[in-house]
Amino acid sequence: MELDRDTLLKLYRTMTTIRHFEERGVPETGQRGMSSSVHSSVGQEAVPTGVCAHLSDEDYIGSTHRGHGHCIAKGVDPKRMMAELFGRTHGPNKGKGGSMHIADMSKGMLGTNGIVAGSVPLAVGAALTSKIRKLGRVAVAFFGDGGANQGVLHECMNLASVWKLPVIFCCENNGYAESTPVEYGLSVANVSDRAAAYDMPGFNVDGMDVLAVFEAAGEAVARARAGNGPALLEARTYRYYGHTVFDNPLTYRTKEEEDHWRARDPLLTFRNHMVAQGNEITAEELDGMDEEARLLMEEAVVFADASPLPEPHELYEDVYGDYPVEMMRRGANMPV
Ligand SMILES: Cc1ncc(C[n+]2csc(CCOP(=O)(O)OP(=O)(O)O)c2C)c(N)n1
Ligand SMILES: [Mg+2]
Repeated sequence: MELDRDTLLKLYRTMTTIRHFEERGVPETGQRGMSSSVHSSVGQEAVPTGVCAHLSDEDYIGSTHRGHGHCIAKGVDPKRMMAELFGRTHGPNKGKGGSMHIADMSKGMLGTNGIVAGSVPLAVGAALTSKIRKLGRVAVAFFGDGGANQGVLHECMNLASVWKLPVIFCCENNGYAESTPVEYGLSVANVSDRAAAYDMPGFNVDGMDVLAVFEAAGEAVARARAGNGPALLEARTYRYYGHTVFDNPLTYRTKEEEDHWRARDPLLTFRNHMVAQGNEITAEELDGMDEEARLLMEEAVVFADASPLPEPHELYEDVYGDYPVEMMRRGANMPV
């Protein structure tokens, strides 16, 4: 697939921004006494990057507990995200959400989510809205290989297929659900094999290769946008660190396995490919992007630390939106 220079550079910029956010921000939360779990997506950057490159601010995504990369790829401001991780008021959710509740409706980001596969029905609901109101918007539901076995996902895939909704079910298969290997808990060889049960196309791609993800996601998004219904996209990837910062992955996987995947690092692979291909993209140019991302995260930490903590009385604000309350008063009369 031939991609123009701007698109290629944008893909790399997104991946390096995610990498630097995770490497700088995740350990910082421990330094600041944040008690909630924080999950790093280092190693998985190619998946949100390749998928979200096809989406605009009007399109929607639903994310997971490992969702910083989804937010960045969807355009959420990393500085404000850092503030959210630190529980500060300049975060998108005023510091009351933290890592697992980052939502930014101005970017179509429906939220990171502490409930495994919890944001799948949100994305499907958004796709239903788009179809009913003829908005032409697409929704992507991200979930893990553990999430692939949640009942709600299967209900959602069934209805999305029946209603031909513009939604992509994107499984980030990183080989483990906490310490459980995917081979132990999955009834089929690939998550994407399950697409057949719901009469939708299943794509299975190398999730360490951003170009492969970009190509498959492009096809899935295009057919959803054209009104041809949902698709299931599985990207095989790997998380370099433990499930959370408290987890030692070497209690359930080997160093050799980790080294195998790290040798296929998505940023490194893309960089080598680009420079070798002679796309007029130089190693120095990519180094410059890495440095910009590094500096941005330094700024983000300063910005977040300067942001105040929420006041106790703010606890009861932003609990309910006006819209659902009004809907409930009117008896929730939504046309289908
Ligand atoms: C409904 C529900 N069940 C269990 C948990 C506990 N839990 C948190 S993350 C996780 C594993 C998820 O694995 P996967 O979907 O593969 O995502 P990954 O962590 O690998 O990104 C589990 C079981 C939860 N948060 N929600
Ligand atoms: Mg997993």
